[in-house]
Amino acid sequence: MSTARDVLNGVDRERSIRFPVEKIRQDFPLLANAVHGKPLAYLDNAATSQKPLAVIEAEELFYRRDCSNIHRGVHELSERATRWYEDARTKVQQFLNARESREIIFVRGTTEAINLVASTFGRKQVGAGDEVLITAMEHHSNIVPWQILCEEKGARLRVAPINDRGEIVFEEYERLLSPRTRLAALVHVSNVLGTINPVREMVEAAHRRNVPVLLDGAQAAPHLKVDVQALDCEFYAFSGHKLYGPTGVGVLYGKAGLLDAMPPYQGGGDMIRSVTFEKTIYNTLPYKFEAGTPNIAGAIGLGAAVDYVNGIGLDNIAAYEGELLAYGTRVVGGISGVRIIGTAREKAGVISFVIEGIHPHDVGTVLDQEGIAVRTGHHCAQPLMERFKIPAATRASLAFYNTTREIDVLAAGIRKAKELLG
Ligand code: 7TS
Repeated sequence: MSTARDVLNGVDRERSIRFPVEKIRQDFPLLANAVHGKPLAYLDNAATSQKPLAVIEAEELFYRRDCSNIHRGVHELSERATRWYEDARTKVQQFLNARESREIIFVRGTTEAINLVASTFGRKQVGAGDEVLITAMEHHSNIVPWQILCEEKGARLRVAPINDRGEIVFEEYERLLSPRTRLAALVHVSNVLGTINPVREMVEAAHRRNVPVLLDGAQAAPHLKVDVQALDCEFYAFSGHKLYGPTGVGVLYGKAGLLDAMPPYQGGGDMIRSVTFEKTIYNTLPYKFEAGTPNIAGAIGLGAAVDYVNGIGLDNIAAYEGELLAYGTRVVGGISGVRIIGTAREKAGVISFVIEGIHPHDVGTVLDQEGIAVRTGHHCAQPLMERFKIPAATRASLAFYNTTREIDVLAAGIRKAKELLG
């Protein structure tokens, strides 16, 4: 009689024919490293992902061959750098299926994208007695900017609740969309629970009440196909470094009409058309929101990451990661004393868990000694920890270069932690 493991191994063999994970791993030099003398099992992809050679080499080539500032010099290098940077913008536009490339603003990451919207759109649109609606599963970077804004304006932050599986309670969300709601700022995929929110329906519900929507796509853009025109959201934010690109670069998408009407974020070079001491005329989109020398190499690296991900295909990525998640949920969830936090029906590759009687930090330390990289703690989502009445959790977060073998290593590490600490 075949065991569940045999069956799953069979699935794994079939899959490795369909999805060339071993070949893909060769594109990521870091994955071949040992940690504490053990082969690295990198399962902290929600924090940041590893970078393929295509990204590393694009950045290196920029610095070796074309390093120059953009949008200013008439010289060859500056023109090349500008072209490369603007090509990256077009790649991101196509990646998100935005209507126009001027709707793509390069920022530092998701955090800066949300802060940009809070301090421009938010400052202009939110007044005393108004409301901003978020959900109970937000990352701190989609909570705190709105708290700062609400405090400044005398507005109120409302929070849509979730159920015990970690799914939004849709009727409650709809009920909280009030005539005072000026913006709904919603996470697309939760970094702790893995929940994929029904954002299309959530945007529709908000629009029925004339409420614009910002989607935090930090954990969505790397794992599932995002189409901002189909979603019809007003704003979409993501980080390059979670999409196999460099750190320090990310994207804010905004509908052109809205971005045009918004006041600038920061003042400085490049965001102006003309300056006198009496008056400054701002530049057009997207430059109005890109003051100062941007992260040129980072944007170029992000463009290379987008090409790389497109080369594999987000549908293939989502399908493979879905199989890994199913396997991981069975293997990890099957260990006695382990409780998985986040059991939504629509879920991305995140497995957060607690082990009865053992603190997650101690689990993380044991796993680290086995070469397993996971995150432990509150995952920048303290209110969510409170919702589940836990101080912290251990989180394994998956990428398309992970394997069922690594999940087996994780499961063995968890058993060892239980032996040592339980
Ligand atoms: N929103 C979500 C849903 C996130 O998961 C993160 C980062 C952010 C926003 C902020 O992104 P940043 O690139 O601006 O920092 N999440 C995590 C995490 O889960 N572990 O480390 C960072």
